[in-house]
Amino acid sequence: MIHSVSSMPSLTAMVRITPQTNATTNTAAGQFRAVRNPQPVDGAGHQSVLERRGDLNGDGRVDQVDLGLVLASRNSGAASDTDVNVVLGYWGQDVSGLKGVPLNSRDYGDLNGDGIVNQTDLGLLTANVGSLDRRAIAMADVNRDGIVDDSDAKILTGFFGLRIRV
Ligand SMILES: [Ca+2]
Ligand SMILES: [Ca+2]
Repeated sequence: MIHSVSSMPSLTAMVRITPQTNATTNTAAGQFRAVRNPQPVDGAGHQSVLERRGDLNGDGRVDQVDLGLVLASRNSGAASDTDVNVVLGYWGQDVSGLKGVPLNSRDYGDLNGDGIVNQTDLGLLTANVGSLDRRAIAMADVNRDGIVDDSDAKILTGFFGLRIRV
């Protein structure tokens, strides 16, 4: 499953480090939740964009439809840049195999497992971009597509500065 970076939409301007905030909001439809204060499951059964691995319409693939949904929610203030980054981070992937796979802190970009997404994790990621070493990939492949690239960096930077509890 090779992920082609060139297939990524040119939305790099939207990818930026998001400061920590505890704000969580629901979409108008209540279908998914902005994840700035990561909580894998909430009592109302809402699923976060990360839980869905960016597949917001549930068809198993992360594509233009999902991007349209997250951008619409972002425009209404219900989704965040982080959510957009998650969709872009899984862009083009078949994520059907990840359905039901529990999140761990690495899914947020916490590569060293210390519970915080920060410069240390970003350093580990950038040091392993394009690596063919299986251990390096297992450690730095945030979106689990088998390659360490800017898709992983988008997710990590989306959660940059956050303390992760899963
Ligand atoms: Ca960390
Ligand atoms: Ca990856």
